[in-house]
Amino acid sequence: MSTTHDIKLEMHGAVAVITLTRPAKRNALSDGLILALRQVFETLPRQARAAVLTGEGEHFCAGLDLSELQERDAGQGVMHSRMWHAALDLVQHGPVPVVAALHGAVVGGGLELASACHIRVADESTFYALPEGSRGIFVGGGGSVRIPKLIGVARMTDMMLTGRVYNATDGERAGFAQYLVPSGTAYDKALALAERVADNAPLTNYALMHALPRIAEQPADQGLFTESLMAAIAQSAPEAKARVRAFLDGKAAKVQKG
Ligand code: 1HE
Repeated sequence: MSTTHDIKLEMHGAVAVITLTRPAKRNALSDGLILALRQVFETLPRQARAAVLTGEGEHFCAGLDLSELQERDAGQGVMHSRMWHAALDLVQHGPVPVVAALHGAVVGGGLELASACHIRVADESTFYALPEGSRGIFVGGGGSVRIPKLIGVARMTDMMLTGRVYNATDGERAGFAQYLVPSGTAYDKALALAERVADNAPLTNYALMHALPRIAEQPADQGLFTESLMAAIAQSAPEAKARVRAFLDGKAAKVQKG
């Protein structure tokens, strides 16, 4: 286990559990915490094959630490936003898939952080908002790129213009989370999913994190070509051959009806 600036890393087998540990400030993201988050993802133990990101206390994350929002000139503002981008890019395009366990407030920069993860599990206490609109600022942690991919430009525009808050049920329907679970169970579900993810062939996980989002942004013709390259690389790995062989020999699980 390691603990740095308001963040804790524990290994549960092959799953790295990363916890924001600033509950008194609702896990608000200070500059120090953003830098610590970046460092955690840069230095994940080699045995990590998947990660869970969670927050201590009643809320996942209250977003940017507003007490640090001093007067910055335009250049400093760009640098600050780019610091967030670097950290959250490492969450999205880092070494392992990340499952976010959400509860309570997932707001502002907290929603930007959640949207950089690969799977979001929300419990029934979760709510989503972008209070930037009413604070007179704009998203700066990648939210304008990642959040519309989850819920669409129109919903994000409405949230920022009107201060609309989505509850857990409506939020899951809108696309914020892939899983909605009873209150208090998001962490357990996220850990179970991360253990399942950790069992995949590493190259498959790599393709899903690094190839799929890029293919989805490419024109169809280029996307299809990139897909062919990725498919050929993945299936040529010895682990892929062994897994297919195991199925053909009746030694691997069948797909079960959902
Ligand atoms: C904070 C922050 C924060 C709480 N920065 N200190 N984010 C926001 O605009 C959301 C602001 N926070 C809230 O609306 C509420 O705090 C919550 C709904 C998240 C939680 O409410 P509650 O009643 O559980 O807690 P609280 O009493 O409001 O807050 C507890 C303490 O945390 C209190 O400090 P204390 O010293 O008086 O005990 C709060 O001041 C403190 N706290 N949230 C600083 N965000 C890359 S750009 C991203 C831009 C944004 O993220 S803008 C959106 C910022």
